[in-house]
Parts: sequence; C-alpha cells; structure tokens
Amino acid sequence: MKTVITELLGIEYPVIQGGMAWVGTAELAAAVSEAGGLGIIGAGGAPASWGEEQIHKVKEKTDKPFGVNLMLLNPEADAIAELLVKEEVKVVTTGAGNPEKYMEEWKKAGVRVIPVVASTALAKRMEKAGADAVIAEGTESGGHIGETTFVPQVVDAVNIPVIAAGGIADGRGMAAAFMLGAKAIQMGTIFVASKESIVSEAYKNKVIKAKDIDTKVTGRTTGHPVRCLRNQQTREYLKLEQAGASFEELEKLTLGGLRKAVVDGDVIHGSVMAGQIAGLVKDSRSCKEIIEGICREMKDVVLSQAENIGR
Ligand code: TUI
Repeated sequence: MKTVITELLGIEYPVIQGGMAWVGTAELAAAVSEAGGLGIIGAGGAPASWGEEQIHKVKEKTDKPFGVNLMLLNPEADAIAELLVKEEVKVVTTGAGNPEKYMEEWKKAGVRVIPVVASTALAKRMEKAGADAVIAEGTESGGHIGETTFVPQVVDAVNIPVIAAGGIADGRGMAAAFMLGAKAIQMGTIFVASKESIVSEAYKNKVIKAKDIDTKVTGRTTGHPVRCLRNQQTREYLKLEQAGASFEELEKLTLGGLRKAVVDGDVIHGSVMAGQIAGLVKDSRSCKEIIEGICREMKDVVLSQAENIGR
C-alpha cells in the first residue's frame, strides 16, 4: 500500500505504532517494523541508556526502518535527542510537548521528525519548524491525551502529511481516517494486546475484556489528562480529584503506576493506559496479522461502501 508516508519512511503499510512508555520495547518495535509498519521504541520516562540498549536490540532484530518516541517531559530528553542522531535513527515521533528546540539538529542529521500535536496551532508551528509530518492524536487515545477530535481540522491547517491516531483498531477506523484526509494511521491499544507485546498477561486480558465505557480520564484538574482502563486506582484518583486534592497528593497515587501494571501485572493499583477503542480489541494477534488484516479490511470497507453509495 503506497501513500506519501510509506514513501517518506520506506515502509510497506501506512501503519505506525504509538510510542508507548514501557510497552514500546525493542520486541514490539521490531515486530511492527518486520511486519511492514513503523515500529517505535517508546522512551517514555526512561533514561537515555535504556533507549540506547533498545535501539541496539531492534537493529539486531530487523533491518527495516524503525523510530523512537521522545516523551518531552522526560528529564533526559536532551540526551535522548542526541542519542537519536548518534545512532542514526530514521524517524522520531514526539509527545507531550513542543520539540522545536531539537528540530534543527535532527533535520541536519536527516532524521524524519513527526511530532504528535494536540492542536491545529501546534501543527502549523511544527510545519514551519520543518516537521516532515504530524500525528493528530485525538482524545480517544490512551495515556496522556489532548482534548480534541480534530483530524480534518489538522489536515486543513497544514500542507505536510497528517497521520491520524486515537480510536482506530480495524479497517473501518482506518478507512474513516483516510476519508478525513490522513495519509497513515498510528495505533497503540491494539498493539498493547498483540502477541509480541511484553506487557503482563493481566494487562493484555484487561484490554481484551474491556467494554466501550471502561476508560476513565484522570488528571483533568492538574492539566495532565491521562486515559486508563477503570480500576481501583482510577476510582480513588477521581474521588480525590473531585474532593479538590492537591497535585502532590494525586501524583503519589499514580507515580510508577504504568510500570506496576505493565511489568508487575498489578492492574488493580497500577495505571492501565488504553484508548477508548479497547472495547473493540477482542483477541491477541501477531503484529503481522494486525497490520495486514487492517489494510485488507480497509480496502474491503472502502470498496463495499463505494458500491453502496453508487447504487
Ligand atoms: O504523549 C502521549 N501519550 C503519553 S506520554 C505518557 S507517559 C506519561 N505518563 C503519565 C503522565 C504523563 C505522561 C503516556 N502517554 N501522547 C502524545 C501527546 N502529546 N498527547 C498529547 C500531546 C501533546 C500535548 C500538548 C502534545 C503537545 C502539546 O503541546 C504543548 C505545547 O507546548 O504546545
């Protein structure tokens, strides 16, 4: 499947893996890239040394292009930004902030830069700063989220390709994103539940069992909204938040929460980050099955709807 994004990144399918902290390990990133998508190492809040190790591991597992996601709140963001250049990583996606200060250096080194944006204003700013594409991540997403559903607005706002993210896990969602003007999709939640994902079985099962209304957004009052599957932690957090608890008090409840859920399998007290589409994820498939399946399904959906409309 050729689009401007597959050409830009040298990949076979216009499918990018979300840059998920703790989940986006070398295992998952290499599996997505081997399957013809763009695998992403999610550096999250990890030290640069962890990122370096994961980059080396992916290079051992695949010759295909892969990327790294730089979460801009990471205290070692500067070191990771440099690491990408040193390791000649082909693509960087960024999240949770504005990556402008790194862009000149990345562009000079030939790194493709694809920031996640949470507004059309930031999308325009990223285009001006030299971004190769932007990811319009809607509020349906898991983890740290923006508050809008705005793919066509971003498509209208910029002249660079737009990648749609949030609420996509099957061919219908992919077709819809393309109809809105996106040139590729980014998915996270469905890859969390994939065979190659290293998350705990408890985490995978919670995603697979989730229903449409099972996600909750915590942290709206602190300015850091985060979407997770509901559990004891989200219940306690939202109760405290409603009672006007301080930022410090709320932070205490979620500190290290994602690791707890992903690594330790504690899906009661941990942060089980997932998007609203979790309700549609019913089983654990390989990354190859997911990527080939969704692209095949998308073509079927588009053709059958075109037939319906023509009738
Ligand atoms: O970054 C994400 N999702 C994440 S990061 C993460 S780790 C974390 N854990 C707990 C609390 C906070 C972070 C878990 N999930 N997605 C990309 C994303 N970027 N979503 C929203 C944004 C965003 C928000 C504001 C991007 C830019 C932005 O602009 C700020 C500015 O300076 O204009």
